[in-house]
This record gives sequence, structure tokens and C-alpha cells, in this order.
Amino acid sequence: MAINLNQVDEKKLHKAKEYIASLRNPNCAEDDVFFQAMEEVLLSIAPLYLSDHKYSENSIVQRLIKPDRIIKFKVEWLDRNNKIQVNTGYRVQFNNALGAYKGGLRFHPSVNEGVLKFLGFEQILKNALTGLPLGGGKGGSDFDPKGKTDFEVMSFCSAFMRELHKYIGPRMDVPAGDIGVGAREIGYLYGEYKKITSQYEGVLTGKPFFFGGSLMRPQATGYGVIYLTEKMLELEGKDSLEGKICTVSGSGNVALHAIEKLYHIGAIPVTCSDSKGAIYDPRGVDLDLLKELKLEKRASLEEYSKFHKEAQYIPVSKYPKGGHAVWHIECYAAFPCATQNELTEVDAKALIKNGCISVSEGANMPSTPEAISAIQGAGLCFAPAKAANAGGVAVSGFEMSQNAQMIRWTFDKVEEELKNTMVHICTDIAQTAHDYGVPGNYVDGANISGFKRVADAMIAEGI
Ligand code: NDP
Ligand code: 2IT
Repeated sequence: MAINLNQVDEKKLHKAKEYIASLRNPNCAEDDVFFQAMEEVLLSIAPLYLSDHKYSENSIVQRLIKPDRIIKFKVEWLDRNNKIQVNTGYRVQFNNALGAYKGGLRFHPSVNEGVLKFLGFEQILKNALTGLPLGGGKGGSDFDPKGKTDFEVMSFCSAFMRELHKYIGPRMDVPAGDIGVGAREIGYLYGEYKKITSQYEGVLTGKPFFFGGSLMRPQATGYGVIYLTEKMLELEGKDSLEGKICTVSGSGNVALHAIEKLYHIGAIPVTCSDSKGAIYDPRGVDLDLLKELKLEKRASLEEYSKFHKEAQYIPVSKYPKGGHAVWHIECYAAFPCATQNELTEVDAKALIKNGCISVSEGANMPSTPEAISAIQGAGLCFAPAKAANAGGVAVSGFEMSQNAQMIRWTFDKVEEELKNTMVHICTDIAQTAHDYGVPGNYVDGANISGFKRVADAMIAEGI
């Protein structure tokens, strides 16, 4: 049943908004990001929820916003001096209405329960949008891989898996990578899982290719963002990215592959960033150098300007007040690919003023609510994370299929399926936005489409 989101009883909507606001826990700052993610979704779906009573009759909102369980554990590991170190590990198993819990692991000092609840909640709807049988979850640790030796990372990963293995399985919960967790970490985690269980099974995705990983999984998220953006621009009657200046933030897995795909299609990505600063290279960033610095040497971006004198390095201390340097550079399209809340209202206004026409979220929730409002208010195209970055988890789903069947897809096959998936997600959310009376609003389109799939499954499965 499609309803016009603009024609819902104002009084009921007001009450719904009061209920949503009451979900914020003022005594727990950690939960702010979780509330931010939840509020956006609940505001999008409120008119649908109020009009189609099956959702309230089945208490869907109350059930959807509570994780099935949060597993929290101590991780004790040995550092290079044989000293015992202690971190906290987590797995948030949020919702498995559509399939096994699925979502990445983040290793970063900022990880806490609130961050993982926000990521797990987003993951439920993102995974639903892929059309694959995947539930939503997320996990990780406050462990910081930066500055650690390979041996220390291995020691930590083994200790982490010694506890996590009790709660995961190829039909139960399948973790993958996220910030601070790439092929190296997945390799160590998988090795330990196999030692403990003696099972060769697809319990993790993002594995290196030679022991069961899917071709293209490293590229999938970044490439997927660009495929979806190209489709969105086509649907919205805008010029393609070919020949256009683009700005990208981050310099990790997602950012590097978004930059790579931008080059493939003839666009000119001129920026990237890390947690210490940003690079602006007006001729287009040097991707080979970036890969060497970030993937091989794990160095700071400051090194980049030693090789390219004409490039500008802007340290975080020089960023505009309340903003981020990358978004103040003129561009046709912008791609935030680093972390949450890295694109503020100040940044959004700069993008709009400089003539940017499109923003696509490669990272999870990189734009603040105020930034999204400004971007949509000014009529820019806006592709929300749960749609734009779904290519990573989609190829993880393909990896699970390949592992279950003991087969390997070719690079071309994975790429074709990824492209189809991203185009399908884009047309689906555009159509949903249209059907519900908010054409061009890809945020509402994604939230409603994902919500309906999960909620309908929850209703069909009962309690
Ligand atoms: P990586 O660890 O490979 O890279 C993260 C990048 O973001 C680095 O450049 C890092 O800089 C920067 N960064 C991390 N935290 C901060 C911070 N607090 N402030 C400023 N910069 C920061 O991670 P990914 O590329 O995998 O992930 C990037 C984003 O994409 C995340 O939001 C993640 O959740 C999302 N994502 C990832 C997917 C995947 O398949 N990997 C799939 C879908 C979404 P530095 O090196 O200095 O730390
Ligand atoms: O945020 C994400 O979608 C990911 N980090 C990837 C999850 C996955 O299971 O591949």
C-alpha cells in the first residue's frame, strides 16, 4: 500500500515525532549516534507506520530498535614486549528476520556500544536493500591497530576470535571488515576460527582470495558507490561523472576504490583525507602513491606532499571552523568515505555554494542530519549510505554463496552482479520515493523500502 507521505494527519505525526524524540537517552552520550541513525529512519517511516496499522499492531518499531543481543567480552593479548594488554570486544546481533546476522567488525579506539548499535541498525536496512537473505549485525573492539606490529595484530585477532567464535557461524552470524579491519585482520581471525573449530566454512567474508575470499570484495564498496551515483544522476537528469571534478574523503578501503572507479569512468578525483589531514591535488590524486602510502606503508597522508609539491596538505588544525577541508573545494560531486559525521552543515553549505550537484555516502552516516537537510533543501542529489555503500555487503553475500557451493566466480561475474545490484537498489529507492509522494528523496526511499522488507518478514515470522 503506497501512501502519500505528505498527506498524513498532522496531529498523529506530531505525536509520533514526540515518541521518536523520547527515545534519546540524555544520560548516555555514547548512544547519540545510535539515536541519530534511528531518528532518521523513524521520521522517514512514520507516515507509513501511522497509515498501515499492521506495523503498530505488531509493535514493529519497538522490536526493530532493540538488538536481539549484545555480546561484550574481554580480550587479553600479548604485545611485542610480552606484556598482557586488555581491550573490550563486542558483537551486536541486531536483527535476523531476513537472514543470518551480517555486518563488519570495526577496530578503532572510538568503538563503543553506541557506535556499534548505530552501525548494526543501519546494517539491517542496508542488507535488506541488497535483496539478499542477510540480517543485520556489527561488532568490533576499541583496539587500535595503528602503530602495532603484524605480530601484535595477529595476537589481538587470535584472542578476539577465541571468544567471538562461540557466537558466530556460517548460518548464524557472518562478520566481515570495517574501519581498521581489512584482509590482514580477516586472515588472522579466520585462521584462529579454523584452529578452534577445525571447520573450513564461510564464517567471515572479506577473506583473501586464495583461501575462499571473493574476487572484487576489496573493491566492492567503493566501486558500488560510483555505480549507484551514476544511476542516480541518470534518473535525476544530470550529467554523468565523466570529465567532472570530484571530491572524496578518507584514504582507506572505501575511499581508494571509489577513487579508482572514478578514474575508470573518466572523472577527476582531486582530494582524499585521513584522521590527521587532507590532500588537495588539483590534477587528480595519485592513486598508486596513495595505495603505497596507505595499504603498504600505513603512513600518514602528509607524506603525499613530499612526492607532489603542487599538492596541498591541509592538517586538521587548519580545517574550517566546524567543518572539513575536503568539502570546501569546488566539485561536481562529493563522496564522503571516511567516518560518521564528517560532513557537517558548514561543509554542506560550502558544497552548495561551490556548485556541487550530488553527494553520495561511501562511509556509514558521514553526513549530520543538518547537512542532509541543507543538501536536500538546496535540491542536490543525495545518495544515503545504506544504499550507496551496500556494494560491500552485497559482495560479501556473493562470497557466502560461493563458499557454500565451493565454487569461485570470475572477476567479471562478480562485477556484473555488483553493478546489477547497485542499479537495482537505486531504481528501487527512487521508485519507492516516487510511490510515496516524495520523488527524488532517496533517504526516505531507502528507509521505507528497507523497513518494509524487514518489518514484513518480522510480521510473517511472528514472535
Ligand atoms: P579503513 O580503515 O580502510 O579507512 C578508514 C579511513 O577513514 C581512513 O582514511 C581513516 O584515517 C579515516 N578515519 C577513520 N576514523 C576517522 C576519524 N574518526 N576521523 C577522521 N578520519 C577517520 O575503513 P573503510 O574504508 O573500510 O571504512 C570507511 C567507511 O566506510 C566507514 O564508515 C565504514 O563503516 C564504511 N563502510 C565500509 C565498508 C567496507 O566494505 N570496508 C562497507 C560499507 C561501509 P586514518 O588512516 O588516519 O585512521
Ligand atoms: O558497513 C558495511 O556494510 C560493512 N562494513 C561491510 C559488511 C559486510 O558484511 O561485508
